[in-house]
This record gives sequence, C-alpha cells and structure tokens, in this order.
Amino acid sequence: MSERKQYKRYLVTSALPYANGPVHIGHLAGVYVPADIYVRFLRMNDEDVVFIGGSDEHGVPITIKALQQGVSPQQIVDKYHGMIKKSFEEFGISFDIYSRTSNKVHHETASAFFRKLYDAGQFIEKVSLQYFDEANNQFLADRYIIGTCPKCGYDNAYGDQCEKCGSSLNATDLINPRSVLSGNQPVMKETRHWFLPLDQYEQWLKEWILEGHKDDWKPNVYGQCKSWLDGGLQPRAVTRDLDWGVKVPIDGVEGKVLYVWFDAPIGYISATKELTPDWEKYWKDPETKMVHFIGKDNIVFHCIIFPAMLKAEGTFILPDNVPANEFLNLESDKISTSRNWAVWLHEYLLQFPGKQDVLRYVLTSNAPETKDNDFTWKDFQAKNNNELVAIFGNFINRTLVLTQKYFDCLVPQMNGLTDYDLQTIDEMKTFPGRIASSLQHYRFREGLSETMNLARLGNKYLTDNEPWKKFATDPERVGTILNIALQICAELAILSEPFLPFSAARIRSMFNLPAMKWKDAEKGTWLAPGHQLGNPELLFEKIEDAAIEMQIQKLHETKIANETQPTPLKPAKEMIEYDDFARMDIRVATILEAERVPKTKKLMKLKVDTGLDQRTLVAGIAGHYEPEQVIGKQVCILANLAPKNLKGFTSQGMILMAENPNGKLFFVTPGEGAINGADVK
Ligand code: B3M
Ligand code: ZN
Repeated sequence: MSERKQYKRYLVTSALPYANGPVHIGHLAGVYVPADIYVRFLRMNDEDVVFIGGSDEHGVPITIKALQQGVSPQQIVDKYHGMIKKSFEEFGISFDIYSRTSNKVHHETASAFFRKLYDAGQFIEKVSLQYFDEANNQFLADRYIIGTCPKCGYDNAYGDQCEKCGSSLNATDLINPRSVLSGNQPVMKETRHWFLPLDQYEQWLKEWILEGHKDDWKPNVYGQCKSWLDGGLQPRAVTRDLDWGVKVPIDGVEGKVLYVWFDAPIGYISATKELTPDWEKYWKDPETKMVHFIGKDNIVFHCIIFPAMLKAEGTFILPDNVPANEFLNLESDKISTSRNWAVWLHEYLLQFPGKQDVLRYVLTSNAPETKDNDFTWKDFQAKNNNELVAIFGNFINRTLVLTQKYFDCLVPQMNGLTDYDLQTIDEMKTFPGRIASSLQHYRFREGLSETMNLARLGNKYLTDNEPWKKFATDPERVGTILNIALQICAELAILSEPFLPFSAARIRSMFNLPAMKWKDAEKGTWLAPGHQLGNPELLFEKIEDAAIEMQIQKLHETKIANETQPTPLKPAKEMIEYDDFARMDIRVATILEAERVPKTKKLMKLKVDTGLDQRTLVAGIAGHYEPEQVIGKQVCILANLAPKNLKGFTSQGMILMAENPNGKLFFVTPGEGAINGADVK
C-alpha cells in the first residue's frame, strides 16, 4: 500500500503508556485513535497486520507515584494497567494484544537484547559522577531530582527534562538541584553505567532519516530529528541505579536496572512474541512495514535511540514511518495529570455513556496532526449537534424513515436514472479511493472530513430530489431516489468504520448488512431490491447545554483547587554567620518618582529618598505595580549594593521585595514611625 515500497504485512505499534495514572483524551487523540483508524482500515483491506499495545510499567514515573501514594510499585502498575486496558477496550481501540512490561517474557526479551549488545562490545562502560541523596542512600535518577531549568527558569524541572519549556536536560544542568525524596541538596558520587554510543550511529541516522525519509515523514517529526542530529549525538546511558525495572544482566552487578527507555520499546517485541509464535516475520522480514504511533515527546526515542538499538542488534527491521502527533490542550491549557487538568476516559463514559464514537469523532476532526490543538467542551457539543446529529445521523435516519414509510422497510427498485442520479453515483465512487489515500498518508482528519462529505452528498441528494413530495404522483421515482440514498448509507457504513466503529456496526445492524471490506465500498450497490431493512433508530442524539455546563463547571473547580493549593516554598539556604548579614546596609527609603523603563515589560525606574541622599534604583516590579501605585511608598532598600547598569540606567541599590512561590511580588514595608535612612538590622 505504500508508494515507496511494496509490503507484505504490517506491524503497527502504539506508545506504551506509563501505568502511573488513568488515560485521558490527550492519549486518545495523539496516539490510540489514529493508530486504531489506521489498523481498522488495513484490516478492511485484508492486510496482514498486528496492532501492538501495552503498559509501560517501569521507570521513575512509576516508583515516584508509588512513593506519593505510599504503596508498592507493583500495586501502582496493577491498578493502572487494569484501568488503562479497560478504557482502551471501551473506546474500541482494537489491539491484537495489550500487554505489559512487567511480564516475564518482556524481562527475558529485554535482558537478552541488552546482553547481546553487551557481549558484542556495543556499549561503553563508564564510571561517572551522579547525584546521590545521602539521607536516603540512593542515587537520584531522572525524575528523582528536580531543580531550576537553566533554559527557562522553571523551578520544578526534572533531572531529564523540563516540562515547562520541553528541553531535554541532564541532571547536572539543573540550578539548585534537590532530591525529590528528602528535599536535600544532593551530593556527587561515583557510579558505573553502560552507554549506547549514539555518536557512532549519527552518520547512519543522518542518511536513513535526513536523506531517506525527507519526503514521507511528517514535517514535525522530521524537523525534530533534524535538530537532534544537527546538534550532534552523545553516548547515552542505558542503565540506572534503581531497583524497579529489568535487572542489568551482568554477573556481579547489583542494584541496577535497564533505563526505562531502553526496555520500553523492546516491549513492542515482547508483546508480539506473546501474541504469536510467528512473531519473527513481523520483526525481521524487510517486507514488513513497521509504523510507530506516538506523541511528540517520544519522537527522539522512536526515531533515534530505538532505531540505533535495533541497528546495533542487527537482525531487526526499522520503522517505515513514525507519524507522531503534536499535543492536545484542554480549554487552552496544557493537559496535566498532576494538576488534574484532563478529561479522563473512564469519567467521560460515566457522563456520556455509549458516546465513544462522539469522542472519537471530535478528537479526530480536531486531531493535533500538524500543530498543538485545543479541545473545548463547546466545540465538542457543536461537533456532535451540528455534524454527527445534523449531517451524518440525520441522513441515515431520514433515509430509513422514508423507506419504512413508503416501502415498508424493503429496499425499492432503481429505475430510469436521471443525470443527477448518475452524477451522484459517480461521485459516490470517488470516496473510497480518496479516503484510502488520506489514511495511507496518516491524514486522519482529512479522511474523516471526506467521510462527512459523503453524508453531505447524501443529504443534498435527498433535499434536492424531495422524495416526500413525489410519492403520490410518482412512487417509482421515489423508489429510485431512496435506493440511491440507501446505497450511500451502506457506503457510509463501510467508510466510517475505521473512525466510528460503534456507529458503523449499528448502521449495519439496522440495515441487516454483514461486515464489509473497503473494496466493497467501490462497487456502488450493496443493497439488492427487496432486501429487508430494520427499523430506524437514532444514531446520535443532541447534547444539551446543561451537560456541557456541568463539564465546564467541573474544570472550573479544578482550576480553583489548583490555584489555592500552596506551591512548595523554596528550600532553605545554607547557614551564614552574623558578619555575612551585617555587611549589608539596609535602609528605610521613600519612593519619590516612578516610571516604566521604555521597551521593557518588567523594569521600573525609581527615584528614592534614602535619608542619606536621593538616588535612582531600577527594579523589576513593573509587571506587578503601576508607577502611580508605588509613588509615596516607604520601603526597604539594600543601599550598598554595587551599582549596576540596567537598560541604560544605573541602579544604585536594590529594593527589597517578598516573592510568593507563584512569583507574585510584595513590598517589604517598615512599620509606622520609621524615618528615611533608618537602619534595618
Ligand atoms: N511510557 C512515555 C509516555 O507514556 C512512555 C512511552 C513508551 S513507548 C515505548 O509518554
Ligand atoms: Zn525549562
């Protein structure tokens, strides 16, 4: 099916979600719905395909969650694996297997993979200094260490990544690092690890991706790979000092496991093994097309690190494509598990039982395929009411109702076709090919929008031909019109199946149709005259304002809870002597004049009376106060700070401000009666 190469079979993988929380609409929109659409489409084309999924049950995200909840990592993964698996089933994600990386077969597979590379001398063994928490007697891998991001200043960046600005970090890059376990400042300690020398694969990766996949990988994926490769690759540690995960399979090595990003993608292989004894043909035959569905934060792992691992191993195929999506936001805010800013799939079904396809529809029609997108409840309601109900559902329903009314639920004869009929039939035949081409190129939004155009075609055909006005005078013509409209319904039942599997099944059952193949959609007629149809049922129903208001209210409450929740205070600074303090000349002063520093957002130029003199200070308070609010205020200043030039003005000292953890600033004001120049001590 690929234009680049003929393939015999497909191996479709979808990212293994961490089993440290339930899944939400971002997961569905970014990875699982597109993967499922693709796979359902392939199956309808009689392709040999396996669709692999599973839970990622290792790594620091799991052990930290266990720590927070005061239970064991095993309890965490058991709980969430079960929930995640159930959610996927409920939303019709049609995995051939949904496995988990805590399975024995996975531990064996990942171990053997590591061991093969180790024995072949493919790793570099290195002793290096890493952060260590003395209070807990533990090395601080990845998310066990947080600190200030050197790139954006965010206070709670992880040792491997800043979630605020997205930068990938090394723990040693963090400013003011602290242990998540004790809050203490960590010390450096030596430890031995194994590194995959990614630098040795750089040239090969450049050829494979930058030259080989320039035209068929999505620009967002290609662009990220290019910037990684242009930046130069470094050896990357594939082991960690942790006790949760796949043990490092080297004699005498204790207390070390494989890095979660080393073992997790091998999980795709383990799951295929678990699924079929014939697994090797999916992983080793170059005539297999492997496609990884992932979110954008996983691109480097699937396009650079895992391929380098596969190449090092030597017997596996490489992905043909990695159609990663960007992120879905919720009501203009980043979806966040820790802030509970999400629509959880299990909660959605409690509010909207039976409406899986509505969510699949909305998430696909608004999928973040080329850029981040926003999910809003108003848009959800509008897409349901104005598109699924008013266009798709309405067309199927009125065609069936009219056939019931005039022909007793029997498909009428088609006679004497008009030009309009012929044109409509011709147009019908163009949809399967066009939608197939969209899906083959991972353009799922486009495919869905074409499917809706077929429903629009049907509606327009009925509206223009007005069968309800003609039955009394020309029942035969009405029969022809309804026959054509019914064929469009049947075609819709086939073509909508990858996107809306639950609804497609309901149409088939209303129409007494068997499951059909994609090529059946090209025929143009499926319903023989006299075929018995069932009774019409409504496919979709209107969603009322009240239901939407409830969801918006729920999010509003989450927002308030988040805002009133105290952000952690900065940790205490190290001890100093009185003399250190006494060197500071802190004085009471009054602000006489204030104006914003032009072309800056934050700076304000102040003239202050210090009792000793009148001088200029430049302060970063313009984001918090207007000049007229501060004139006349009595404040405290550090008077003997060396002068500093700020945007063309010399600041002679510094004004003292209290800063809340959320960044809001407040003046430190002396009590009543203090005079300018009074010494603060
Ligand atoms: N568990 C990260 C994530 O959930 C990771 C994916 C693994 S795919 C092999 O985003
Ligand atoms: Zn940052």
